[in-house]
Amino acid sequence: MAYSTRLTMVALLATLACGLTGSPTSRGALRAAALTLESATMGPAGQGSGSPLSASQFVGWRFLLTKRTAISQVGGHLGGVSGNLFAAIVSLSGASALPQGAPFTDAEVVATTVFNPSLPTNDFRVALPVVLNAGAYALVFGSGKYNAAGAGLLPNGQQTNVAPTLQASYITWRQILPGRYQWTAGSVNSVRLVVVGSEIAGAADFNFDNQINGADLAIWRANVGGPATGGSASGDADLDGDVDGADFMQWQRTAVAALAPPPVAPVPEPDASALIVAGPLLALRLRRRLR
Ligand SMILES: [Ca+2]
Ligand SMILES: [Ca+2]
Repeated sequence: MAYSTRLTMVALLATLACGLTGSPTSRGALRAAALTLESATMGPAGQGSGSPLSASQFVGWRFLLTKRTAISQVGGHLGGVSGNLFAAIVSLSGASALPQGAPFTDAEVVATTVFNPSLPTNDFRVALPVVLNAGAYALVFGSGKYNAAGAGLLPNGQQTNVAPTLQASYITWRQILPGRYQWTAGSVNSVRLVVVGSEIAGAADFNFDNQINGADLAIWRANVGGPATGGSASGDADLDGDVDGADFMQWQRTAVAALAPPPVAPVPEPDASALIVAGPLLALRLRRRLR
């Protein structure tokens, strides 16, 4: 291997080692991109009226994720009337699409939880950990499913929609004729639903810190050969239920890409006459450095 090539390799390996251990000086050491999406501003707590939530009316809000995101919590301005409610995140086929089911198909429900809403109404959060790819989703609150049997309400007094939310962004599952339920858009407005999470650097960001580095590789190593019981958090980059070489390859591709130097302006090619003059000088310097 030529001396200059060896130098380049040593420099590259040093850069990789630095980046893969998550050194604060490495290019990969970005802070996790925290993300809070909210449909509307928070009005006064303790409101007594709003859109009802029950087994006969679910209220949802459609939101877009532009990057793969680890959701940690959902919530909003909500109050209890009796018992508990469910929160569900539903995958949609597009930003203006409605859930396909009546009310949901199993395939489109990506996460659910049941919680006891605050009383009186207040801004609350409940844990709902799930990793979502970029795309369109709805956060839906309701009852009568997922073992939730209570009732509640979503106030909208003195609240304004937060862009890009419009009235059409809200959806409801409700009775439109006796015994007939369907999804409609835009029948409620200015209710506050919140999604909290952090954007992920890529499929191989197994600890969701928005970096792909040695910490993620350690997670893959600890779980390789086994089932991916924790999904992405187990090192399953391609989400096929196992932790194997394909997941490592995804880590490797993105880790190395994250460490690639930024593009530099092209250096003009020296003309042939300059090379003829410079050639012997360069050869002399290289011989001296190799001694
Ligand atoms: Ca990571
Ligand atoms: Ca896998």
